[in-house]
Amino acid sequence: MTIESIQETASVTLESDNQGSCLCINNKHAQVRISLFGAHVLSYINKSDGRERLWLSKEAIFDQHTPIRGGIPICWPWFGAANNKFPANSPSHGFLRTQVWNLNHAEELILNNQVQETNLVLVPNQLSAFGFEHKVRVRLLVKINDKLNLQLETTNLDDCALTVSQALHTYFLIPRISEVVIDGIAEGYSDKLSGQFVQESPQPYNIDREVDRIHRHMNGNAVFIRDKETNKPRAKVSQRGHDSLVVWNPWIEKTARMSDMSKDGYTTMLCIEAANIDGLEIKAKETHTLEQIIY
Ligand code: TA6
Repeated sequence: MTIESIQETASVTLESDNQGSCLCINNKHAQVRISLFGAHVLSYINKSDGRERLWLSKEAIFDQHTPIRGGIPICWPWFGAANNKFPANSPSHGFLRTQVWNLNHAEELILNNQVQETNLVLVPNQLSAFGFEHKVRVRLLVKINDKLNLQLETTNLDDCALTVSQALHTYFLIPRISEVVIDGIAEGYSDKLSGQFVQESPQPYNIDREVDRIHRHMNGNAVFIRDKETNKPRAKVSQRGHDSLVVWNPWIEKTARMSDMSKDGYTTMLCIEAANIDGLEIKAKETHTLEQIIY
């Protein structure tokens, strides 16, 4: 499918501005903006309450080279720093978030003259880089109805197994980091800051410092970011096909060192990432899907 042929899909338009070429989806339930650079979801407004679900840095860099700070970066075929199998200059979180993707397919479900659901398939241009050489197909399936459903699909076209680590690295927009708690993560975690394994998550799960935690979260239960005072959910997310949930906030000092975050940027964001951290093996000819649903 070419970009031009999205004319038949009333809920999808292509806009080009300082954020680059972006797909803008506007249907009965939502407004979503996806940069073709990185197939990077920049914005998700659920029309049930008109509230933006995603945080995007005011200092984000849109130079078609630098990873965009915020939204939903796609981390693949490794999470974090590449291991020593790959060259020293391999980019953090892999090489899919720093290339232009193509829109492969767009369709919508229409009922009573209203677009109830928009479905997109985006595909990367380059799947071999930095020594990662496998016959593989990757697709990002985006389903927009009363929820935003992302599925990162990896198909092993080879005759031997391959191993990847990956994440949908979602930045949630919150009113103030000191006013929220995470509800729904009880498992222990590997603390990337201390290198220690911590047996239990804090209850209540407040964020009052830099956190970079890998929770071995195997169930599909929804996770909420709730307002402390009212217990109202500011974000609800569920995942499937993951082996971990990553919770990250850079807090004061780390934020101050980041050129693409304002000094107070950490106060209104919290990452809850669906991830395969442990080296996901995908057998020959098999497909794995990492899914995250944002409500
Ligand atoms: O998901 C948490 C993390 O791995 C942190 O360690 C931090 O590096 C964050 O991702 C952001 O990484 P980036 O390469 O986008 O700056």
